[in-house]
Amino acid sequence: MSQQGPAFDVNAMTLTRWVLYQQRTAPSATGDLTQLLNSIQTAVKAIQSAVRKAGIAKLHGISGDTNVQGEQVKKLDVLSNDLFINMLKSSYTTCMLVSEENSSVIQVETERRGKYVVCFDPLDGSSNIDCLVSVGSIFAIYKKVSPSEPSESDALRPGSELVAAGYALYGSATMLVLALGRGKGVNGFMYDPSIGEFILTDPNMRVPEQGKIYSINEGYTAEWSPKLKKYIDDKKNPKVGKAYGARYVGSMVADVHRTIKYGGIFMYPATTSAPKGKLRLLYECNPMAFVVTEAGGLASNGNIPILDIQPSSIHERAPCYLGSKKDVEELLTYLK
Ligand code: P6P
Repeated sequence: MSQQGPAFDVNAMTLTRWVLYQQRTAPSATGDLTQLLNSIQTAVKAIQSAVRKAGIAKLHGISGDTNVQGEQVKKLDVLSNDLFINMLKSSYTTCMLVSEENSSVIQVETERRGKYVVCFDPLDGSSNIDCLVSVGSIFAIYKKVSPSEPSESDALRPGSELVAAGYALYGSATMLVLALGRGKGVNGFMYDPSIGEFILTDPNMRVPEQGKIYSINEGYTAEWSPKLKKYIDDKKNPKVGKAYGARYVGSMVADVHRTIKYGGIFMYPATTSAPKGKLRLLYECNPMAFVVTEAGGLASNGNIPILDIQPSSIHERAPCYLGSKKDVEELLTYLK
């Protein structure tokens, strides 16, 4: 019998088809969000291509600039930021953008304006690029509600007001994970380079109710609160049951995706040198909290749900504890 390869799926559920189906079955949908998500899809496809040939295309290394965070900006960061901005603006569905790479908001010119505000980190984990560790893109989508000209206030809203959020993980494969609204669940789409499409491979993703992994940078142990130290110690030396395993990539998208798939808890805490932690609320904590919450997990800043935080500036940071419901609830009993 001849060796047959996997059958070609002539009816594959691509991301494009899936988003269109969601639009056609949503009573008030106009198609703008479909257009917006397709522009993000295009940016992600181009970024994944650049990330995977960065070494050959000499895209590694420092571009010589530094971003608003004072971090040296690598060429792939610049390219990824330009791709997100250009694809979003040319989708005619956005009126204002907030990027990790830009110190102030990015206004969309009047003739290309639409009703959405998008906050994004075009290439998160960029310090891992040159050593080929997974990196990602993160995005959060608000519908503008104020009647006035677009301004920062249109982005300074709690994550609970997001209409959609998601991330792309450039790992051993490229995956785009999307939460398309409160109560609408989370779906994962794997990139198939042979046809250049994202395919629905992980429908209705759910965070396990409890895990066996804790994820935190233990290099900062000396800067943790005593309550957090006690929690981590108890995970390592439990009075009953087995110790938790430790996993930490140092790329938020990779650490959060693993936490959604396997369960457990990811933490970037407040420390003595960074009282509000390191992760940025608008384009790291909020979108990840939205996805994790929609997948049945929890996300807290240690006091309140991340999605309830009222932002006061576009690059503000927040402590971030997210993952399995029971693990986050247990941590919060230590922190209170
Ligand atoms: P640290 C990457 O630079 C990043 O913003 C997140 O992706 C990641 O979770 C965090 O910083 C890692 O920070 O201090 O542990 O190296």
